[in-house]
Amino acid sequence: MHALCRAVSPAIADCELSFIGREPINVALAHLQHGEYVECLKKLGVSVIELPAEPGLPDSVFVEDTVLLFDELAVLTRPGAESRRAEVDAIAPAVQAVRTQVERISAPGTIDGGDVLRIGKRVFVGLSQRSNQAAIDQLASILKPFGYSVTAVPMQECLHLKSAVTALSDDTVLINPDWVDAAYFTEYRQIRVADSEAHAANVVRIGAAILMPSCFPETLALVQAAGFAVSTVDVSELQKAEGAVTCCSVLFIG
Ligand code: CIR
Repeated sequence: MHALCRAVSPAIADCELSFIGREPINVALAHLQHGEYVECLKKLGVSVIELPAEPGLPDSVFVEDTVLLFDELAVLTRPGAESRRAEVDAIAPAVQAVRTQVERISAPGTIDGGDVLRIGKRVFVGLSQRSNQAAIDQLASILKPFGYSVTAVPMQECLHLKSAVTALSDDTVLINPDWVDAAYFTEYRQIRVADSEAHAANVVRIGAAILMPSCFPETLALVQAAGFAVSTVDVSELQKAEGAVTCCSVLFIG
């Protein structure tokens, strides 16, 4: 397993925010926490391609939103936030180095990678403030020849689909049913986040291992009780930029 990651921008305090209020971000601590996140990926066996910080792109640490990496091809996104569109050109060379076929979502489509949840050959895409039906239609036709089925999923009250639901394995999801209709995921065993931990559904799956933020102890216990091996990392400063754990990497099979 490989990952693309990008160091925290010194301008992260100017990040986009949609569903949370602005709080001061300790940039030095954000760097440190991001470094620990990258170390954690490496300990779990991931070979990490570390891209340099982009001083002019405040949200560029959140690489997940800029590209969808499938085994067969890559799809560069067109982020919903105008301020984030230049991040796509910034990551394109690194993407072209790992995939020969690289497609791109075009206007009027907008889509953030945080809205795209792949489980096997199923691809769920959140109809969020960032991702629209035009992009979902483009993605569906790009992926059809490769046997993927794409499903648009309505959602509310959170930034991205993967704020509300992620996969723990090919047959189990971790979900906050207040933010997304659990009926879209009935083919999977569902573990619900703890009531007091609305933001806990965003976890990274690396093979059989799970990586989640350290600030959700009740949901951690639920996931462990379901038999998953979980590592945790403190990402408090990145959470102030409305990020979590999936957004700081693009994982792919080399
Ligand atoms: C944004 O609003 O776009 C960034 N401040 C946070 C993006 C987080 N991305 C993600 O969870 N995939």
